[in-house]
Amino acid sequence: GDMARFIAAMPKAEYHVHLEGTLEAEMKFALAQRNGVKLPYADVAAMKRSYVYHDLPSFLAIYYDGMNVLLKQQDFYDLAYAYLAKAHAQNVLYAEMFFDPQQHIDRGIAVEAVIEGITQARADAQAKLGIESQLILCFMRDLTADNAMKALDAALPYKDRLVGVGLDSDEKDNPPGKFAAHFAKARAAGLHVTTHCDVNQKDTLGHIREALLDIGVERIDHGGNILQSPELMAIARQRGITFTVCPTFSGQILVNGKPVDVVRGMLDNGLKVTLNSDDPAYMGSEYINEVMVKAQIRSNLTKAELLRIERNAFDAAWIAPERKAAFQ
Ligand code: ES4
Ligand code: ZN
Repeated sequence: GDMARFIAAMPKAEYHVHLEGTLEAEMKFALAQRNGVKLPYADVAAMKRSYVYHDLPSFLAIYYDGMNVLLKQQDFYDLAYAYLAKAHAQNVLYAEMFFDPQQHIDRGIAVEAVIEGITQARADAQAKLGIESQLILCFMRDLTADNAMKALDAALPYKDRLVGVGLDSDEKDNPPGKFAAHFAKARAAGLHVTTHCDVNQKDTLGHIREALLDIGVERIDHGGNILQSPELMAIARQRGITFTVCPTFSGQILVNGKPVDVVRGMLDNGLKVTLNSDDPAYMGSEYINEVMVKAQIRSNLTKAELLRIERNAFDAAWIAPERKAAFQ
């Protein structure tokens, strides 16, 4: 309809997309064949039928299992280029993309191969398609602090290819403060800082508080439970924190057992909300346009609100102000 056309035509920016979460079943099959990896599924349809999860840990198990076909630098190139081509086709002008180096290092892959493959894809996508992008290294919060520090130290020689660090994976009993030293080291190396605060987790508000007050993050990925705390919302407004909401996964919080719409709540409370696709290959292959069309309906967004959301997004870009002007 009219809204879908409006959304498709809008210039967009995306900040919450895990590259490994863009690994479509078709590419997973092709890479498995190329790399001689055996998959326990007869075909793409059977693989997609296995993508059934009911919470963050059961989602993550499927997501990490899928990465086993990613072995060579070329695989990471193909993965990143495919995402950037799709994003470009949906009028995304700029993307900052997460990746999980620890999961690859722990499988015996050199972090250099991961970063170089993605970096070359970024350069080619910019040259051939005109889409600009940057890369955010995520610490896996459910692994040890030592494991994350080893990954950071291995990646820091390539810090020119990174724009920031983030924090993802299983949130339970893994507060941002567990990685305070990592964030400090990354910041000292000139990198920006964000963290996931997934919705409806154990101690979600405590994690948001720690991210804001102890770590000093610039963004919060998801973060919808902040709507339960006027005090934390005031801090987020005062600091201009951007929230990268993924409506498919984190579009609703539960308050006293009742669902509350996160996008509507953030807009109405003056928080800088953006809309993002998260792990599209595992979330019905819905990329930014499909995500925004559904969010428009569910959160009853006006065209002015959609434009405000994309203004928030371009404002949040971790690029030099003079280059940012090209998007405005
Ligand atoms: C993730 Cl949605 C989400 N939350 C935490 N960790 C993740 N890794 C990939 N997607
Ligand atoms: Zn995420």
